[in-house]
Amino acid sequence: MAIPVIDFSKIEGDDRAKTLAQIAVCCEEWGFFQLINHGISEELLERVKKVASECYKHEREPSFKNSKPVKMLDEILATKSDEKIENVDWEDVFLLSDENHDEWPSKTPLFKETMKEYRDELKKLAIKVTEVMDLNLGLPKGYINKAFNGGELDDDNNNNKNAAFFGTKVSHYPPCPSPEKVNGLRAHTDAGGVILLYQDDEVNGLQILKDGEWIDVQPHKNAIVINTGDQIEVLSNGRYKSVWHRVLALPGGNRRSIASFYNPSLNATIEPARELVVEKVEKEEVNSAKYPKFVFGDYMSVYAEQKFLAKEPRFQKAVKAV
Ligand SMILES: O=C(O)CCC(=O)C(=O)O
Ligand SMILES: [Fe+2]
Repeated sequence: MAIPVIDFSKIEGDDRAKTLAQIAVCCEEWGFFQLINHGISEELLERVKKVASECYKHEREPSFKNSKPVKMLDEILATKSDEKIENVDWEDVFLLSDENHDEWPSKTPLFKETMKEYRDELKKLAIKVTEVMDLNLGLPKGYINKAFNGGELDDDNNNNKNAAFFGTKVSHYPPCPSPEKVNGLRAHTDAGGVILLYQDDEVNGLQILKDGEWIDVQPHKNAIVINTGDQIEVLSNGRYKSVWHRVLALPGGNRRSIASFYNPSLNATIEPARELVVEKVEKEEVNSAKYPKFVFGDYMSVYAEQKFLAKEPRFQKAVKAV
């Protein structure tokens, strides 16, 4: 079984209806799909690969060698314990956002410039993808965007103190001498909105849980993997469920993965879209919401503690007593 691959250029033109329908199936049945011909040039993607790998080599690898997972694995191997490490991941990771621009890696030539250009392009793609979801869910165009921006449409000049958050997580999963003893990244669903992943085109490792089985997200050159997080599950009232995924530690290859997430503002209130839950039955309003209303920042506080646990209890826990 392979993750569906969608030609996103077909979203305009004669094949529009068919492409929209394919994406609807991906969102409802898979929670993960790959976009090709998404408008991000191969030339830019090649530059992103190059600066990310160079950055790992020069600015990250030396400290990974002294990191917690490496030390823990060494200890387990030294004591010949048959334990598996369950509280850390075999991953080197850092986050890029507009807010932490001054902390971005600065020693790798062209890293900052390239990643800024990439993030600008990817944010546009994220918004296009949410608009496709609006349409497929029968919501007004811009609905998700507006919800993520605390009820205001993104004006792109950062005047909105409730502006949606766009973050980029740059990860490497270095070769692991004992992959059966540690996870690359433990199984979880993503907390936020829409995730756009540029994964390694050679080293696999990412798997999703589909119908009770772990299946590989097959590397596909120049594709951007899209998945939906917990907030899209809530807004869609459970039609687009966030899907469990994990990364395996592997003995060979250094997996590069660049995951960007388009998330609500921490101040945004998230709830099932009214259009999807309120029905008039004999002049009475019937509300079939399956999720509560909460502030995304409160959800993130719960998620920080419970990322690797069952997702369902998180929604109710995020509801703050007022
Ligand atoms: O690195 C990957 O391939 C997936 C990363 C991921 O699932 C995450 O950062 O939430
Ligand atoms: Fe994830």
